[in-house]
Amino acid sequence: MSRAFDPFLYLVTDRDLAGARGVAEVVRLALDGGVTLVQLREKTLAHEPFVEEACVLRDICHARGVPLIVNDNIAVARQANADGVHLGQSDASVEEARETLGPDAIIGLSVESIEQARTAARLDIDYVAVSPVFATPTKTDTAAPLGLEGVRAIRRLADKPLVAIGGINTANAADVLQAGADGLAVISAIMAAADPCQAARAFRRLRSALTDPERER
Ligand code: 3NM
Repeated sequence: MSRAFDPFLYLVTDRDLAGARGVAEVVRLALDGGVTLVQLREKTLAHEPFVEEACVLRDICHARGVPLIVNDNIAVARQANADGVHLGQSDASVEEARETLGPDAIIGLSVESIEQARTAARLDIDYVAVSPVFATPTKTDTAAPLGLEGVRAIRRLADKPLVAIGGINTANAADVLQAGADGLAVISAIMAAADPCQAARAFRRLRSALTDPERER
């Protein structure tokens, strides 16, 4: 059993969108706004700077009690003592990740179809990411969007926390949650925001409105 985590507002980093502010600063601001989980995603960084950045983010996240997950790279996750790894369908296997990172690690897997979701139900993972829910310009090599119908169908198959990714923003987030997602994984809605703290807060307000409608009146 891996450690407890809250998948509700899952920030995935993007160096380009962070721009001159830097990834660490945007993550810090987003955590102040209420992000509950962070994934460091680096597609071009060399190994050593990737580990260094993961260590910096780990400290920033842990200071606020939030776990840090590393995208795709088990060795970086292990060396940086991160809390887990997020795997895509063409990345390393779940078995290898579990073997390397141990029973407490948070391991997430993207599923791009109902069939993959069925297979994922039998794997030793901690959450499933529905990938992508909507079309997104942030990642160009995604599978066809699964839509809200896909979220509903995968919800019926999955006994694990379900995270939605791809084109999520505050305008569609309530629909995604009502379709059965436990968490919203976002890049541009927070990383590209002029005020990442306020952007995160806007998602948090949605959660309060859904779980406690009286409070938002
Ligand atoms: N993975 P935004 S979509 C990193 O479908 C990523 O697996 C996806 O960015 C997948 O929140 C995506 O800006 C990008 O749409 C999500």
